[in-house]
Amino acid sequence: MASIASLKTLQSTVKKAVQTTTITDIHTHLFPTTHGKLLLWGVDELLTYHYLVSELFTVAPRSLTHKDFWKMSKQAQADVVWEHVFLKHGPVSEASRGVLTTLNLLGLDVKKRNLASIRKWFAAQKVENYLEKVFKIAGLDHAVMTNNPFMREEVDCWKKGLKVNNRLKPALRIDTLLLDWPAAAKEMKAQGYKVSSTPDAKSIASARRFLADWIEEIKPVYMAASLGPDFSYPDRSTCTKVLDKIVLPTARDLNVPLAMMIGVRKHVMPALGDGGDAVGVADGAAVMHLCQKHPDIKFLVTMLSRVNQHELCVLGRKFPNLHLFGCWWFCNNPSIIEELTRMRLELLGTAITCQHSDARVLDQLIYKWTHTRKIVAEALCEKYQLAWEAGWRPTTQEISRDARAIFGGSFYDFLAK
Ligand code: HDL
Ligand code: ZN
Repeated sequence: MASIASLKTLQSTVKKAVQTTTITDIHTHLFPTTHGKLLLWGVDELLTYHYLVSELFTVAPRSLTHKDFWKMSKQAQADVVWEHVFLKHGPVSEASRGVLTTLNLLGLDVKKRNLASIRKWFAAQKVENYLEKVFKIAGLDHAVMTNNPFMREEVDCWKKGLKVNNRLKPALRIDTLLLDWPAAAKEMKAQGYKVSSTPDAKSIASARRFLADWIEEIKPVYMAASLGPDFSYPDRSTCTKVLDKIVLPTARDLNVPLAMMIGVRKHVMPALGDGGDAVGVADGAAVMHLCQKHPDIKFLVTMLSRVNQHELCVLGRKFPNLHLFGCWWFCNNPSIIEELTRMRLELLGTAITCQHSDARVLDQLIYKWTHTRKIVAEALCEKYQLAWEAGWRPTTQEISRDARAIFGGSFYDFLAK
């Protein structure tokens, strides 16, 4: 195994390893190319990403109302974002810079600022080939989707047995089951399960069958839910009852981990649509209690508030059934990715999944991972430099191993535990 002769070589080896390691993206909102309009891609979808719509309304004139904006065509919406967020104000936010990074790495001439010619290029792409192109540029092997058995449009696609691109892995999204029993009951009934408006014994049995049938059908990598800052466990809520009686027994019996994304304050500004959510400081004790009470169930956790991150890292040190992932959503910015990655490396070594993209638009994989690789390379390089200064001499292979570990390797090790 090639040993490393100098600090300079060490630094370049670490940076190269991070730049070139294969990434597994463990949480996205991508869909199979056979699922039609559910899969978002192309420059107009990039420009109307809900992050950028929120940013539009921080700079647009008051004469532009949310109502008028949503009545516009997708292209007209994209034009308005382009005008206000990119032309009338510098594209210095992470989401706006991300569009530039993506277009640039696709080989499009960003400095010409010619939206018409960019649109023409996208119009010539065939989505199946384009998906492969994006995965190759981003350096991903697979991306995990968000598949919602309570969303009629998506259910119809799965019931048709449509082909799923082998780059994409399913995940079963169960927010509705945990947080809105009446709505969940309605959809489960529509799918033929005998469920009443409260989770009584019969409904619990039906709901467990519902989950088991969906797990059988789509073979999800994990079950997932995003939860509010007020999420607590255990308590006297329906959420705790659904966890204890339906979700956790299913996770245990079928060996399917539960991923929880905690801290989203939903619909604080409904006029922004998907962009209308905010963040709140959550209670890490809920994660602690779940891990304590259910040592035989695997929990994947990310939290939305920067405030919660240190406590979560410490919990990650305590429980072998807890795996931390990603710099989620409002944490997916260079300044926080840097801080969070350093903290995690210092407290958890490589037993983390340092990032997920949360991409809603296929093309975003390119910028979200290009930006992250650069920041994580610096953090990992610093940690290896400190080990070197203490006399340690890693091999090239060991550095590649550790780079892969934090970009998906540790995730698979955790699943295999
Ligand atoms: O609940 C989630 O999975 C979140 O990631 C939301 O989809 C959020 O709107 C988002 O896209 N964050 O990046
Ligand atoms: Zn998400």
